[in-house]
Amino acid sequence: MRKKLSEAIKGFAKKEEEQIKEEPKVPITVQEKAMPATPKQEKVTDLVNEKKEGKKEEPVKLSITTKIKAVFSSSITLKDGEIDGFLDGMKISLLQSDVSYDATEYFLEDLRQKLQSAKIDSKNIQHALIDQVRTALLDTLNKGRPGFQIYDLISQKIAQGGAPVKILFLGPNGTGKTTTMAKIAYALKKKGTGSVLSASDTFRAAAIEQTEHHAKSVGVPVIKSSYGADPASIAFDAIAYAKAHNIEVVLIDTAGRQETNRNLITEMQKMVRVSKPDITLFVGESTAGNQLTEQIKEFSKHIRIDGIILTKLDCDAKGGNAISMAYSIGIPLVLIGTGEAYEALVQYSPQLIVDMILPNS
Ligand SMILES: Nc1nc2c(ncn2[C@@H]2O[C@H](COP(=O)(O)OP(=O)(O)OP(=O)(O)O)[C@@H](O)[C@H]2O)c(=O)[nH]1
Ligand SMILES: [Mg+2]
Repeated sequence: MRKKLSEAIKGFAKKEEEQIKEEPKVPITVQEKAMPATPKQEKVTDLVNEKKEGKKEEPVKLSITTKIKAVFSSSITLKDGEIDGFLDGMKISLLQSDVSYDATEYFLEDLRQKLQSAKIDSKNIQHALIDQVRTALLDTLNKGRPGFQIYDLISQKIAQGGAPVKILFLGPNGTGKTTTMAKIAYALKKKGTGSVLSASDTFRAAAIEQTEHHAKSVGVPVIKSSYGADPASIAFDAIAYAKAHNIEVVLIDTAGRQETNRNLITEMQKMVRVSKPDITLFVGESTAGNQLTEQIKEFSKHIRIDGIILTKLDCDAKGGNAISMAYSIGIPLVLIGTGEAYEALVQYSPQLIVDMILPNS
């Protein structure tokens, strides 16, 4: 997505700058904040290299009158036709990057209004456009449901006498539920908060060993039973264990399931009835593309979902799902998975997503 947006912005801006005035070009640089190096960033580097090698540029889109004005003035105002051309390019980039249609529409309208009133620095059109896109992107993300600070919420509940705080992880197969649960146990431990893992995925034989392995690595207890056992009763036992040992948090794993599998959804409803989770977290992988939005909507028809954890953003070359999640779902985005290591889980914020997507100006 970063690549597509960069292409849309640079294609529009770069040739104009070259024609208006010969000046050194500022390469797109990638801002590194909380995210580790990702394939996306490599692609942006490729993009910059491509430009250096003088490969194909997009056609000029500024009108001749705007170009002439730019020669004599330090700033220009884009005409409606020029803005339309720019927005058309952005729209294709966003939709191809898995940004949902409604989020795309909101963003483009917001950006249109900004561009109509913007004074664009004629010597640095590219950076001026990036600034406008950044603000519109932030506006779009801020328009969605605000995320919440999960660790603050857990602390609050504990302070209010709500221990053990029960957190249930659910979602489709292989999205990172078990790993994310272990990452949260790890983060809680670092904050001095105890947790116990409930190995309630009894559907897949290796899942119990996987959870045990994580429990051992992180250094937290695990409650388990045998393959095929009732997952709800394991959660029940884990809660009883936490109460008996004054452990503040119970992290309940579940087997991966598709939203279309009625039996497994009914089983999940039973787990919710028995364990009465304080927080239910949907774990979805960014790489799932557009179907992720549908999966969450379908799950949430049957089970209350309090927050979304978007995993594998480090593997997602498109990255637009974060915008779709934040804007379109109506459920707060809480955490972002950025790798396989226990530390690779970061708090969602609109600024984090913008920094991941857009180059520095
Ligand atoms: N790169 C990357 N890999 C991740 C991330 N989160 C999880 N994984 C990997 O994804 C794979 C599946 O993770 P699991 O935690 O087993 O997924 P699950 O949802 O529990 O899978 P099931 O229980 O089979 O439904 C593992 O190899 C994890 O290491 C992430 O944020 N980034
Ligand atoms: Mg699992």
